[in-house]
Amino acid sequence: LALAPVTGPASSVDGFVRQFLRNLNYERGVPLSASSVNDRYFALAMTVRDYLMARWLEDLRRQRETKPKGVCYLSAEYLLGRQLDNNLLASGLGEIATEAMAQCGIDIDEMRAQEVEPGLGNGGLGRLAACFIDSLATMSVPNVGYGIRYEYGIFRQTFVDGQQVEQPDAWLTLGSPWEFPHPEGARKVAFGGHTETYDDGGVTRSRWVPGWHVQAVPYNYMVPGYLNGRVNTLRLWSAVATDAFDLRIFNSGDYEEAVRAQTFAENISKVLYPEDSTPQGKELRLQQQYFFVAASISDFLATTLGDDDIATLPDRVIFQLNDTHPVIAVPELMRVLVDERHLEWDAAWEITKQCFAYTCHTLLPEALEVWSVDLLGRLLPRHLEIIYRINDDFLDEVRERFGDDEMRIRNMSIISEFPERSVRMAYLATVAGSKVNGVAELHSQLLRDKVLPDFNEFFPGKFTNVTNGITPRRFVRLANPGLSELITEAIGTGWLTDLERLRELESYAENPDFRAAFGEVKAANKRRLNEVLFERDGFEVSDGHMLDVMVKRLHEYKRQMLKVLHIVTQYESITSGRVEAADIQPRTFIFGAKAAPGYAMAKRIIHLVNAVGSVVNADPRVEGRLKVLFPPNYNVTLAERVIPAADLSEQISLAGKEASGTGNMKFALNGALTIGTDDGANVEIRELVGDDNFFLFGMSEPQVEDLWAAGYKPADFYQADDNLRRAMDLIASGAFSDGDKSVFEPIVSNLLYDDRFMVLADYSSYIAAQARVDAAYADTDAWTRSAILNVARCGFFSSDRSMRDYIDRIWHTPPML
Ligand code: 26Q
Repeated sequence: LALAPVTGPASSVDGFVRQFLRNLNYERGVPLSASSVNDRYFALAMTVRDYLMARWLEDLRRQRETKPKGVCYLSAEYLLGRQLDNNLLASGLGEIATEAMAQCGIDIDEMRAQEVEPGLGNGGLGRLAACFIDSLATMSVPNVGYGIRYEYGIFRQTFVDGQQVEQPDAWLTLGSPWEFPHPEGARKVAFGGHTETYDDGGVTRSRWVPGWHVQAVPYNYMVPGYLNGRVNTLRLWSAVATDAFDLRIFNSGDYEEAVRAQTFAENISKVLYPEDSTPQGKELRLQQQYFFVAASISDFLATTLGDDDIATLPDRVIFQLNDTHPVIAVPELMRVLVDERHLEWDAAWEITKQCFAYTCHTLLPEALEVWSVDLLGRLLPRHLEIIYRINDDFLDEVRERFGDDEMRIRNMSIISEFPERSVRMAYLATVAGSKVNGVAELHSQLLRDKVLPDFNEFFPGKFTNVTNGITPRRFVRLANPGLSELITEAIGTGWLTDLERLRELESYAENPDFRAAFGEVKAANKRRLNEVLFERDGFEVSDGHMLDVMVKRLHEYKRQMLKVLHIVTQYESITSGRVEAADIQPRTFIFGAKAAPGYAMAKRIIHLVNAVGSVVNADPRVEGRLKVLFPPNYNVTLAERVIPAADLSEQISLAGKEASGTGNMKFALNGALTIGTDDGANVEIRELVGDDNFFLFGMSEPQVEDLWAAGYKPADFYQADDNLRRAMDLIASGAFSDGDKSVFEPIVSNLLYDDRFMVLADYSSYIAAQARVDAAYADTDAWTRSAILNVARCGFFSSDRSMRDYIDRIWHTPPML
């Protein structure tokens, strides 16, 4: 077999230049002298691609040959971020490429800036998927990530008069050099129609007679491991009309109808749903879910299992369900096994159970996905039948174990009857999955005790925890080159793939020279951030400020409002003369947050943050002391600049609501101290870094429960705390809305009379913790020491460790040698 040599064509500067020019000329069809930035970006990306290609092909060949067990990660979202730097790093071509571009008289930074990040995810869950596939490639574990190639990713956020306006994210306008379309590998996906039984030589079988089809066209993306010569695949599906649609164009003569049908099919992968909680039960969303899952299973069976015995499927694959979004894969695999491969139901179920595992990412009841039986039956009639049968068999088992405990049966049924008959996807996943995991210790415990206690009792050993992690390649090495260099100088190389080795930094925390160097890196990162904030938003950032950062999706449970109340409290106390401006620690507050377009309260909170920012930033009485910046369109690219510059990381969700959080880990690993509640992975961060290096505040989860049980009256907290009352009153007075009291009234009354997420109850504790932050920051040396200890003690949060946990406890997929 004629494979390109493993070194590739580009592993010297000369070779790189030659290949780059060849790509520019022959792939882009332009000479260097007439090339656009986009041409050059493409040619550069293609040159990196070329280098990785031999490895990719080699990995695919070896996997075909040795047939190892692999992980199929099923996720509706992959929030990848920019690829160029990541792939340069993984291939070890960074220096060569920089030098080669310089030789061509090109500024490589200009090409970096040219890349539009693929924002094919909402937030934590999508970014987690991206970190996991990076780790699997780096650990040489065979993996295909399956998902959807949305034509429009998460919307681009702009502000008009301080209010969020959404713009479509047309990330493909200039094309993407990283994708490889494979129209010949398209899979046909069916929808609608009805089911029937038929006689198959004396056996009565069911089958699905679909009403319509679409084609799923795969686009492959390289997922290179870090400097290990491994390349895995991310395969994203794009919907196009089938030939059947096209035929109508010729046959029916109704051209307009045919075009409409085509558009209808292609709508399926058109746009990412921007909700990251309270799913709306929209038909198109279910179409998306089934579309990518059916294509992926069909693809795996055709390309990887091939002609091998279907009974060996569990030896070859584990399908990891990233939340409930892909759970329709369970009845789909059953349908394939029973209806198409003619396995007995019980045999099919035994295989299916071994092939799936399920990760839950939430605790909010409103975020648990359910699909109405009505809709499911219309779109996927055979799957509904199969779900009913799974449920019947399951409830029979429950009866066998617990007798006719109707209450229990109703609570455990996959089918819920109220408010309408619907399928609880989390229950289906739990019944089918070989394992169910939460994403942090606390979350997994609450999952067992509060969300699915009956299932935990029924399936002992099924529930487990895998605490989330982040890839240190992107979020330390690429995002924070200064810190990375400092670490390597201190403890040598190797830590990027063995992050626990950061422990060796602990002793350096006591070294004044190291502390000075660490402080200098932080200062340089702030300057780097200031550059981009100035360039993209025209912001001017003050020197010498503590950088206090809250970046994450806007949601009431995350409590951006608590942060706002802190800022307003500081502002009010200075402007009313009770506190000297000189007596507070100068701070710049940075927010980054997108609100789901239909989430009115979240959008109002964004408006308030901007409004407070405008007033505070324009008030000479707090000049040089308080500044509020809210750069629009927070995304992975901005995260990579903001996080390394931060001093203080805000992780202030109501205890018991944030499943894990992953931003919290990114900040700690970049030397920010956390002010946070006892929630999600904060708990584990605090345990590791120690109480002295973490600002804990607020109620614990059991205290939250108790306060609810006792009857929570937020207005009592308002009455009892002068600072809180003054801050709320200032907002209510119209001080941030040109005197118009109505603008933020809904926020104020919600806090006073509802306050589901107990902002007011935690306010005083938060303000007290912020006072401790101020005092601690004043001692620069002690602060830096704490920051270093945060870095040194958070190696646990590498997604490599998460992957090891999944492999050991859930997947049992050994690395390929
Ligand atoms: C579902 C159905 C219909 C429309 C949208 C959705 C949908 C989409 C995205 C529901 C939820 C999401 C995303 C959830 C998410 O990001 N959860 C976060 O997952 C992180 C990784 O585990 C955790 O760290 C966070 O705590 C959790 O909030």
